[in-house]
Amino acid sequence: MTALRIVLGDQLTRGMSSLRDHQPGDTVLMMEVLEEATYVKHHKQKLVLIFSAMRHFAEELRRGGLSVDYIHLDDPANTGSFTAEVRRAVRRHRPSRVVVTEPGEWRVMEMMKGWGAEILPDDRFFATPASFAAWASGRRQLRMEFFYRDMRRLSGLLMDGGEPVGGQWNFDHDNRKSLPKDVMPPKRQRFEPDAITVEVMAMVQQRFPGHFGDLEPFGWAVTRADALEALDHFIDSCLPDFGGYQDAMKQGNAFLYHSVISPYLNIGLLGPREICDRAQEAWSKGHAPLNAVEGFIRQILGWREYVRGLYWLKMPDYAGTNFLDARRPLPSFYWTGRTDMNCLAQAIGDTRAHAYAHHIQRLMVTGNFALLAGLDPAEVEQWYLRVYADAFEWVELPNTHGMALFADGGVMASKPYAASGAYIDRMSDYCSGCRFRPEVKLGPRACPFNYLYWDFLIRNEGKLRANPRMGMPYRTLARMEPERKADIRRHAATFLSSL
Ligand code: FAD
Ligand code: DLZ
Ligand code: SF4
Repeated sequence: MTALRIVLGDQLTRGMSSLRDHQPGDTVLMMEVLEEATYVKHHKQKLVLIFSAMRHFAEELRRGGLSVDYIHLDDPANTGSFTAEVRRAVRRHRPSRVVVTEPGEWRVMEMMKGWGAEILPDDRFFATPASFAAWASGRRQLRMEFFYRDMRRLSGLLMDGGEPVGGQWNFDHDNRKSLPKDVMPPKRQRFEPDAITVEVMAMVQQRFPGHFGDLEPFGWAVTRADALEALDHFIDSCLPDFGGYQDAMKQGNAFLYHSVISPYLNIGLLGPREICDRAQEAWSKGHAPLNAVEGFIRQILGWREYVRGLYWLKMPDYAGTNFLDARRPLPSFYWTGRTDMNCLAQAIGDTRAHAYAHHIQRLMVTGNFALLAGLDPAEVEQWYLRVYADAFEWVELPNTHGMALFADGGVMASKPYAASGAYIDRMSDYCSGCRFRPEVKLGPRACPFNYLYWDFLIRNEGKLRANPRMGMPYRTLARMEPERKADIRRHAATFLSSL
């Protein structure tokens, strides 16, 4: 009985279910395929990260004595698709069984069903799709906060018996500070490309020159050892201030106090439990305060698990909903970054340079604009899937479709995350470098977020006014003079038609 054990590019963990009962004589199959590199035109750094991490992982398996059949992208016999490569490998190896771990994306799951393989669960998460479905069953609303509390109880993280440590589940009210001018976040650790990465970079430059984003400088970790070093750096130098400055934005500093580990988690170089344990330990040793550690653990134990559960619960129909009937095409500045709106130019510039932007840039700058301007959800989702090193549909889609765009009509978020220029001004230093003014509501110097915000509320009144969490803005709107409303609508129409 020999097995062919398939490992995909986001399954780079020695403890993967597909590798767990490996026997001598088994073969591990890893495939670089054109279809995966181009189903969306990923950022160049994401391609390098995945191909280089795959090659390093294959080396690690070989050093551990496993036999790896590794198909390079440039192999002349490479057919370019998972399904055809699995068929070719079965002809080569004649295994008695084919074993694979379930994929992160619906699209790949549909393909995988045709591989004649035993599909094992991906148990790198705290929750399973089935346990999430059981939690969701019979609930009218699927609020992350209640799921998170159950996950705290189940995992025992930050618990004191049956109660949350510190007497509260959530310390977010301490976590909304902007960054004072004299506070300098730590410099980010980079990992110099080794020979394998340099070779992959040349291949990506040659094969995918039209893909979005700067290829250099490339500083991502591509091995577990380096990803662990990045985690150490975060825990030692950034975690204590993570909470306070979690929502802050600063021109020229994409990373602030964020962990910048999402790509490592999503491709398997790090696991969620070890990360949460390290954060909890930092709190118990007095190195980091509870508001920071709770806020950080909530992102991984709460949000990350919740979006995965939601994705598998709601797909494939989820992606097709468009509650606000948003139809406007994605403006070209999402690719070029060329816009007079400095916040957008900065968030898109960071994205192009690093294949990274932090959560508030994604949600409250590029996401907020897409929501207010009524951009087509499918086009916006394609953009998020293409431009970030951590983007895989299971995590990208609920965040974009549900959280940022409210395209699911409130399955994920209890209200749209819509904000005017005042929010961006409060949380960033972007407005001081902008030709628009956040305090000006109408006229040529007005921040477009201001009139777009009210235009959004007016446009969607029929769908949103009954939402109890939208009561305040709709009461303000009801008090607004008709002429002012008409002015807002005119400004918005002129602006939107110029996109
Ligand atoms: P930190 O701020 O340091 O947070 C720690 C970790 O928590 C992250 O590494 C991540 O694993 C997890 N996390 C935090 N927020 C979320 C969240 N909302 N959902 C899931 N996990 C979370 N994250 C992705 O991993 N891939 C995506 O494709 C992706 N697309 C997004 C699209 C939009 C529109 C929005 C609003 C958010 C998206 N996120 C996505 C979530 C979040 O923005 C990123 O996980 C985070 O910015 C990654 O940076 P970090 O590692 O420095 O995170
Ligand atoms: C994202 C990606 C890319 C760009 N290339 C490959 C590849 O060539 N081979 C591979 O095994 N995986 C790749 N991946 C990751 C897959 O797309 C990923 O497994 C799916 O998104 C399912 O989660
Ligand atoms: Fe963005 Fe408006 Fe501030 Fe300009 S003024 S940076 S457009 S929020």
